[in-house]
Amino acid sequence: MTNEMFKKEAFKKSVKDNVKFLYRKTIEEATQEQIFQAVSYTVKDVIIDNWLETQKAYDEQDPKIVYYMSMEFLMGRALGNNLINLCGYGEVKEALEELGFDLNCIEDQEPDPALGNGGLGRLAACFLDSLATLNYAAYGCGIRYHYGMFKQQIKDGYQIEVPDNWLKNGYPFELRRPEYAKEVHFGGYVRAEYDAEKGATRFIHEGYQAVKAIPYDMPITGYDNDVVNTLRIWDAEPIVDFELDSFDKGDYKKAVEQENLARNIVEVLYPNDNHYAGKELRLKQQYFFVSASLQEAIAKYKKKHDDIHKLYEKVTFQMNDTHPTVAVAELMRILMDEEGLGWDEAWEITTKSVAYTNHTIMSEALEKWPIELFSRLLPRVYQIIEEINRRFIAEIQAKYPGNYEKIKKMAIIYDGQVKMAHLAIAAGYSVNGVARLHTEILKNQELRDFYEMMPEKFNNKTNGITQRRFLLHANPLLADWITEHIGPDWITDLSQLKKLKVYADDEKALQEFMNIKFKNKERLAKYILEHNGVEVDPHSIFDVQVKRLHEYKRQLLNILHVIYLYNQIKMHPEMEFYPRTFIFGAKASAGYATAKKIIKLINSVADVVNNDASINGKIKVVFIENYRVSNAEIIFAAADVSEQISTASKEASGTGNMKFMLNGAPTLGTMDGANVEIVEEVGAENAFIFGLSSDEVINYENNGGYDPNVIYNTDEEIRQVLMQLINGTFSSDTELFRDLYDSLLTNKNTDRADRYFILADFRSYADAQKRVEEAYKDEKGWAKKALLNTACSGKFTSDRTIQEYVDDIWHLDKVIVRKK
Ligand code: F58
Repeated sequence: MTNEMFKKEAFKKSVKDNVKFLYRKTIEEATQEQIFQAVSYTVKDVIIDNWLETQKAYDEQDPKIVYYMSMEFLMGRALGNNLINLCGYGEVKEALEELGFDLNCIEDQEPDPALGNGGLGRLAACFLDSLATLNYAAYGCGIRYHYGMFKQQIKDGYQIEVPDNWLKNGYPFELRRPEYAKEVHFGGYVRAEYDAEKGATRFIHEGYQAVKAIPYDMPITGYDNDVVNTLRIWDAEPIVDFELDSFDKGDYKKAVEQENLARNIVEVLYPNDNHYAGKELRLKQQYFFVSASLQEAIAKYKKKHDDIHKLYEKVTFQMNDTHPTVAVAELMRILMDEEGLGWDEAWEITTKSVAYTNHTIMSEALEKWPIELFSRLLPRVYQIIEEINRRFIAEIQAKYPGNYEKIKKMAIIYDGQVKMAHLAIAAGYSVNGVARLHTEILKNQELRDFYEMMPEKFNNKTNGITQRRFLLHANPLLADWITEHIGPDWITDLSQLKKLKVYADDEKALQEFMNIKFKNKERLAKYILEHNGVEVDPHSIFDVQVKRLHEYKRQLLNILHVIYLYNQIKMHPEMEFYPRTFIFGAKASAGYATAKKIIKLINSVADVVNNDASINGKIKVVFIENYRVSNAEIIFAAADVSEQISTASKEASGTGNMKFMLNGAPTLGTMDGANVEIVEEVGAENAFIFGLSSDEVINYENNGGYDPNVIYNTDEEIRQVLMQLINGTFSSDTELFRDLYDSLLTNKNTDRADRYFILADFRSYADAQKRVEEAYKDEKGWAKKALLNTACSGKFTSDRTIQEYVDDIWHLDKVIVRKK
């Protein structure tokens, strides 16, 4: 399965030539970064041919296309992934060795294109990989942020945000396409003009500021099928270059404003996870990439088709959360104002073309825009939303005459705000959640009224991840071992992994499986030593929680439990205790004070625990700096225990949970999100489940919460742990963690004490942790659990998820670029 183009000698020559042409250097003189660039250009050469072939196939076969509209694509590094998908990794590794380079080190030169925050952005990246691998025509549509997710440094235990200038050396895997530039308009006013000939009123948008949207294309390679799809991300440039003589022309102010608008719009990714920032610039970003993408999609459609009424037969737009929902009104605008259609025709096309995915029920993440801001920034689009709202309210009234409660709860515009989720549901032909439990909660709680009115729109698509990146590339030892045992078909058909079940009682196989885990733990230990200066013992249990820092994800529960164990060991030094390394990795949104304080607490606990000789290294705590896609790959492969401990009902799905499972780490978790389905696949005996159920949590919430003080007052050990937050155990400043302490015990304004049920779940969590320890001591038993987790993870491939989107929502056609 090697690619002709990666024949060693030809490859080596091409790399040498690139070094010469790009840098006027010989290979011996080049830096590692220059070798990375040269290698990448060689790989891009291979890709370009397939890219052209794919375009040709699409032109000839005219398949239906999905446009995956997303503010975020958390791609991770491209070089290794492309080599994997082009089946050239092995050859290239050898070729580089012969030139004296280590491919891993060369890969490490690549900046992580981090154009996303967390789960939602990474899901988009996995989906693009699966779409290409499954031979579907797809475009990712997004923004070319000049600064992606910030780099995290830890100083004195605090998170410091450092700008991520990922483009500073030039990014070899992108292609600027100025010939496809589009104009996007902001501000101004709308003038109505009666067209006597047509007997209709036309709306003309005037006095606006314009920005030029320039697309940059990134290739998305399918696995071993020669398909190369496109991620098209838009950069902004001023319409007219700032010219000195514009001062004379009298539009100096406007020229400056347009220049600033263009400069600001794509400057930086908002670093929020599960929290929305109601900032004007954010709405500008949304409209900017949505408008440019829709214009492009329609122009492309019109090249081949002359009946715009049938747009939905060849094109579908999937909105990744509400962030691109302005697409609904923008599509209406284009169809009416530019294509000359009437309202009803435009509405019919629009509502057959757009679909919406919901990723959260957290109310603080639901997008609402003040009317004032919205109508000032997008006057024509706002006008259209007003009309959609008027008609939608009429429909509600027709269905529920006299029921004004319904209107209040469901209107798109209400209380001075535009509610984007309501717009997405009213217009979308499909509304989906991202795990079965999440979809049920949407239907029965959060979106109940909408479900009742339009049940046919609602469906579930449980998330998935790509095994090409998170096993084949991230864990080569395990990937090879699996291929030796069941052949290579799992790479494109993950359900094959169930064939590994026959090895669940095979001692030799279990031994090999755990040896691989051990080697991966050594690899991670080396990484931790190099990057954090902490020595960890690969013989200890690697207990890992890596994900964005958010209160609902409950990193605080994890670290409080570490404190509890520490107390136990100190109090009972003779107690049997299996050594444990608690590994954390998490970025906190820059403005999220509580999340940042939790990072500080983890690091403060680490300082005390790691330096307390009296506990003989039984517990180590490590906070891995700058958690991101590239180090995630090393971390998942090395984990023994997967911490998925969100408050039940809060984590829509989770996808990290799936990456751990795939790599043989049992889940320690609540019955939340996709954990429910993970347990269903692997069996409760191969997971460690604890805590309140989502029904119980929701029940408490609907009835005024619960009182954590009862637990505090009656459970001495928990009380001791909490007291240590404020008695100087972990900081000489006894006020430092006072807020965290208070948040667990005191009602504050609208926030109830312990909003995320940490104390309520503490004992049950500690018990589950005890079960983990007992299970781990039984070496064979543990190996079996670990292996079965890998064997039962087949469902969680994004290939399965994408096939479900195709079958139930998008109805795409397969395209053949090359006969396999
Ligand atoms: C995540 N959402 C969910 N949002 O929290 C997670 O359970 C799910 O697995 C994942 O989506 C994929 O479905 C998420 O990552 C964001 O980061 C948004 C970014 C923009 C502001 C609002 C939150």
